This record gives sequence, structure tokens and C-alpha cells, in this order.
Amino acid sequence: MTLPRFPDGFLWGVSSSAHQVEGGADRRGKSTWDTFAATPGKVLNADTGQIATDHYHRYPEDVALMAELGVGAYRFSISWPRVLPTGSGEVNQEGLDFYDRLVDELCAKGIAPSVTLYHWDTPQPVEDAGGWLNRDTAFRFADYAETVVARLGDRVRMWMPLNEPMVVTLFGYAVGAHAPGRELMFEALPVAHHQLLAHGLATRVLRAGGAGNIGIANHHVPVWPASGSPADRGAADLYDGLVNDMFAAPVLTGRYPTDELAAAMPGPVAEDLEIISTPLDWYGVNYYLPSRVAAPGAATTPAVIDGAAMPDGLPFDFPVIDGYPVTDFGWPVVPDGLCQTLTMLADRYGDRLPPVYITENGCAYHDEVHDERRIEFLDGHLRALHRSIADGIDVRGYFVWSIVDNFEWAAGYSQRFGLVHVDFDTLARTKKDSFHWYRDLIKAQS
Ligand code: GBH
Repeated sequence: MTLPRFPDGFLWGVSSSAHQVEGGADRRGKSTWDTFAATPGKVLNADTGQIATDHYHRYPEDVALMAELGVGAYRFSISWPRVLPTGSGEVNQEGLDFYDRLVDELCAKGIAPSVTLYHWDTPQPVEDAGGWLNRDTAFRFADYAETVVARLGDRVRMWMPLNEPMVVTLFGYAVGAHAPGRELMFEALPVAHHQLLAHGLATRVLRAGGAGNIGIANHHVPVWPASGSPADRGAADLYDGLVNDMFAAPVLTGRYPTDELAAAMPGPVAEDLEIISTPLDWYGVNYYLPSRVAAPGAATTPAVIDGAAMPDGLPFDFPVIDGYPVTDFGWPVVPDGLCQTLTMLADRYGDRLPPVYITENGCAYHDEVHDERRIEFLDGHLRALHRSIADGIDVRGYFVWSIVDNFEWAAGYSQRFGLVHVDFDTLARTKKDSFHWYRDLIKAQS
């Protein structure tokens, strides 16, 4: 059955991020992910992003694939250590030249360059100075934003300073499943605040540099209490506040969801919130799956997130979600969760929620070419998205994660999210059936 019609002007796109696709590691400064991947036991099969898909050299081929797909936008990230190898100071012109060529290539094909400034690859020297635990990192990030907008600002059409500050806080600094691998638990809260401050400062710098169309790509999950018991509901509310509201409320309303959270944050929080809530043009949602949450002790299996065991003593547990098909990554396929996420945001933030873009949605399956299950996944999620639009939520575009198979963080190359298959020995690209399906869909919708 063909998909219902999306609104006129709806933007169809694809996403990637620098560390996951570029490679070309010898032509940039070191990032936290280089260090993390070089640490035994952190990334599956000791995979690294040194070569990745070699997008750094093969971008013309990848942009040609996007042109064939007919997408209106390509969301990619800029590697901070490629532009500023030590995080600030000396600019690597060759690095900026790469993004300049990429942006020109996209413009030549009529594809809107959509830039994320930070998709988790912190320059190692910035990490050595405390990383996101250090307030100064937010100011260094704003300087980096200034360098980028000065060079690319005339052609980039969509900007988002940050991708998923929640994941950096929780996975990177609280439980250590991602770089920089810290296990600070609740001591990681300043990481959230400093990233949000960086977002606000960079937003102002981008605007001052003449950029418009600025947003954020936040990771959101509908949180399902495991039961109606007060204990499970309480645990679910707490988790919901930490993963959803903590990153949406400051940006959209200038407040932390609770006074307790605000009090846990470092620095002049009230003044910072003024900066953090600098108005945005749009709000980006990355959606993959819901979370089921219970009071501690309820789960029959130990709490594991993305293959990393959660430390003991957490105030919640994550019982498995059953009754749904799962992807090859083991994630339940719940298209309605996208509607639930959008309804949650609309209910909570009302008029303060600007137009929404789905900045990431996609799935990992091993199928090399005939990826019927990916087609079903995307079809189901787009039908759900259409229901939300029909319900009155102003959604302006959708980006598939990802254009090509790539380095899936702690899972290395074992999980494939691409519309295009990559052979990681030869780096050859092969279009999957989902590529043709998405191409036909875009054509039918235009
Ligand atoms: C995004 O993050 C990233 O922006 C992107 O770089 C990445 O490649 C893509 O998703 C696919 O992973 O423990 O089984 O319940 C998504 C963040 C955080 C989503 C962990 C899934 C828990 C899975 N992810 N989360 S599970």
C-alpha cells in the first residue's frame, strides 16, 4: 500500500556523522572516540573509526548516491578535531577545505547541507582538560562554531550545534559505554548542563554569523512504566525526567524540569538558562525505541543498555519489552512510539515547541541487499509519523539514519543501519532494496 501524502514541502533526508563515516583519521586531530576505541574491550571486535567508510575520500560517490535517491537534505556532522586539532587555536585549513568541498558538492546537486557541529567526537586535548565536566568546554565549542560559520555559513541550510546530549551524558560519562568511558553515575549531571550551555552559546554565535534555521537533535524515548504500581510509575517518571525533559525543557522553556535538578547543576544556572533557551527555529527528534522502566529489583535480567551492564544501585530497572519484532540489534520495533514521543513533546511544551524534524530514525539489520525488514520498519514509522501530522503536530521533515552502513559506536561494524551496504574490506557501496524503496517514495511524494 502506498504511503499517505505528506505536507507540501516536506523535507526528505538522510543522516550520518563524522566519526561514523569519514575515516581520514590521519588528517585530523585525535578525538575521544579514537582513544576509547584503542582501549581494549571498549568496542566490539576492537573496531575503530580510523577508516570507517572512507567518506573523507569517497564523498563524491556518496553524494551521487544521495542525488540518485532524490533527497532534499543531507545531515552530516563536522569533526571538531578535524577543524581544530587541539580543540581551539590553530585551524586545520585542510580540514575545513574538506567540508567546503562537501558542501559545494551537495549544493551542486540541489541537496541542502544540514550540519551538526558535535556528534560525540570531542578533541582529546579538550577531554584532557576535563571535557564536558569543565565549563570552559562550552566556550571553546562556541569558538569552534564561529570558525565553522565563517567558512560555511553562506551555504549551510540547517544547523544543529548538538546531537543527543543525553547520550553523551548517560553513556559517555554516567555509565561509560561510550567515550570517554567515565562511570560517574549522578556525578555526570554537569555534563548535561555544560553541553546545553554550549548549545546556547553556539546558537547565538551562529546567528551572529548570519546563520538561520537552527535547532537541536535530541534523543527521545517514550517511557513505559512496567506496571501501574506507584513504585514502577515513580521510577519511570524519574527516568523520563532525566532522559527526556532534562534536555528539552531547558532549551524550550528556560527551566530544568525540577528544582532539584536545577540545584544539582554547576555555575550560574539561572543566567545560563537564559542562554540555553535562545529561541530555535525547529526542534529535532531522534527516535529509535521506547524504554520500559520499573523500580529497582523488578527486572528478571540484569540492566543492560547497548550491551553495557548498568551499574548496581540505579533507582530504576529496564525489564525487556516483549511482544514486538526486534531488529538485529535486539531493539523492539514500535512505530507507535514515534507518535507517543511527538505527543509527549506537544503536550509538555505546547506553543513553545517549534516545528519538528525527525533528525534520525532507522534500524540495524544484517541483510546485505534484500532488506525487506528495513522497508517494513521505515514504512511503519512513516505511517506513524503521518498520523502525528494528521493529529496536528507540525513536522516538517524526516531523515533516515543512515545513508551508508557505518561505525556503530561500541558495536563497531557489527550493526548495519545503511540504505547502502558497505563492504568494510573493499569499501564498495551497494544499494539495498530499501534505497530503491526510499527513492520511489520520495519521487511519489514530490
Ligand atoms: C543515535 O543514537 C546516534 O545519534 C547515532 O550516531 C547512532 O548511530 C544511531 O542512533 C543508532 O544507534 O539498550 O537496547 O534499550 C541512538 C542512541 C542510545 C538509542 C541507546 C538506543 C538504548 C538501546 N541510542 N539506546 S537498548
